[in-house]
Amino acid sequence: MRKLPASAPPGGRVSDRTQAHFRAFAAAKPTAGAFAVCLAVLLSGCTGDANDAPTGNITGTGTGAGPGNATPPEVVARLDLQLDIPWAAVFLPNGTAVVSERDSALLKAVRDGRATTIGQVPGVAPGGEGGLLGLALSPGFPSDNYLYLYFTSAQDNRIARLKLTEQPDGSLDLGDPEVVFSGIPKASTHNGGRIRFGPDGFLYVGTGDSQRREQPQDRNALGGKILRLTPEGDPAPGNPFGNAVYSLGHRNVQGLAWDSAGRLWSSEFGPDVNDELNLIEPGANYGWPAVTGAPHREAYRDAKVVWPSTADSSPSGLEIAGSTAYLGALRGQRLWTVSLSGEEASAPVAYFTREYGRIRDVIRTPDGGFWLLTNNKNPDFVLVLAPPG
Ligand SMILES: [Ca+2]
Repeated sequence: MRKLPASAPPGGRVSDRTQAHFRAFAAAKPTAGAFAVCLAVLLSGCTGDANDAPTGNITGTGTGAGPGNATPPEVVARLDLQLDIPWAAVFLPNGTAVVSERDSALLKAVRDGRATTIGQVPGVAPGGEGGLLGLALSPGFPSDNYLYLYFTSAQDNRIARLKLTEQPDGSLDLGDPEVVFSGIPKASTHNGGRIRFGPDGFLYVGTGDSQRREQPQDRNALGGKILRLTPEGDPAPGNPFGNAVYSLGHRNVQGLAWDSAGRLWSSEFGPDVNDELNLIEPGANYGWPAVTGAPHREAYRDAKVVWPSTADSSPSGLEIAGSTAYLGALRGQRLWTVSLSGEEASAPVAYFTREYGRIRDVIRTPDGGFWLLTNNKNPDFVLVLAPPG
C-alpha cells in the first residue's frame, strides 16, 4: 500500500464530496491507490470498497478541502499527426499551431488536422531529456513575429528567438535564431525547459538542477530556478535578487501557468517521491534539495499539491482555466485536475489514467478547449479536449 506523506497538510483530507467522484469512476479497476484513497478518507466516511473505488483517482494531497469540482474533461478528437516526442505547442493568431519535437529539433505547423514541417532549429544538441523543448509566442507577435525557443545546445540550455513569418502561399518561414539567453546548465536529465510570457510581459523560464545539487540553493546559479527575463533576455526589472532569478530551490520545473488573479503556479518533478504543484512568489525558496513536498519548514515554501508517488504523476505541462489547473502526467500517464481557490489547491483528481500513455503538455486552444501532447514514440498524437463547461 502506498503511504500518504507524513507531511500531508490536515486540510488535504478528502471530504464527503469524494463520494460523487467515487460513483463517477465506479467502473474503474481497483489498485493499491484505491486503498490509499480509502485510508485518506477513513475518518470522513469512505464507503467505496476495493471493488468499486477509482484507480489512482486521488493519490495526492492539496491544501484546500476536498477534491474540488472541476468539470470532467471530454475528448472530442484525436489527431494522429505522426509526431515524434512533441514537447510544447503554441497557437498563432491565425489558429495554426506550432509544435516542437525534442529529438528531431523540428518545428511543425498543424492546421486543419494536418502537420507539416516548418523547419529544423539549428544548434540543438538532443540527448537524454534535452533537445528542442519549450516554446513561447511573443506578446507582440502580430507585429514582431517572434517565436521563443528553449533548447539544449552542445554547451548549455539556452533561449533563442526567431521570426516566424507567413508566406503568400500560407506556409511559415523560419528566420535565423537569435540567442537571447544562454548558460543554463545542461545534463542528460533535469534540463527544465518550459518558457512562457507572463501577464507582465516578461518571459518566465523553468530550469532544472542539471543533476548539480548545489545549483538550486545558489542565488547566482541558473539551475533549479524560475527565471524572469525581458524579451531581450536581460534580467527583468524588479527581480528579487537583482539578477535573472525569480524563485529558487527547484528540482526540475516543467510547467508554468497563471491563474485569473495573476498568481504564478508551477509543476515540478520530485525525485522518487513528492511531485509538486507550487504557488510561486518572487524570492521564495521551494526547498530542493534540502526538502521536498510540504514539510512545514520555515526556510522553505511548501508545495500546494503533493503527489507522494512519482509513478502516479511526474507532472509536466500545466494550464489553468477558470479556477482549475490541468497537469499532464508523464510517468503517471493521466491528466490531473486541481481546483484552485485563492492560494489554496484541492486534492488532485485524475482522468484518462493509462488510456493514452504519457502526457507531456497541456495547451489551451483558441476556442477555450485543450490540446494534450502525448509522449510515447508510437508515434505521438494530440488529444483535443472540449472547452470546460
Ligand atoms: Ca519543493
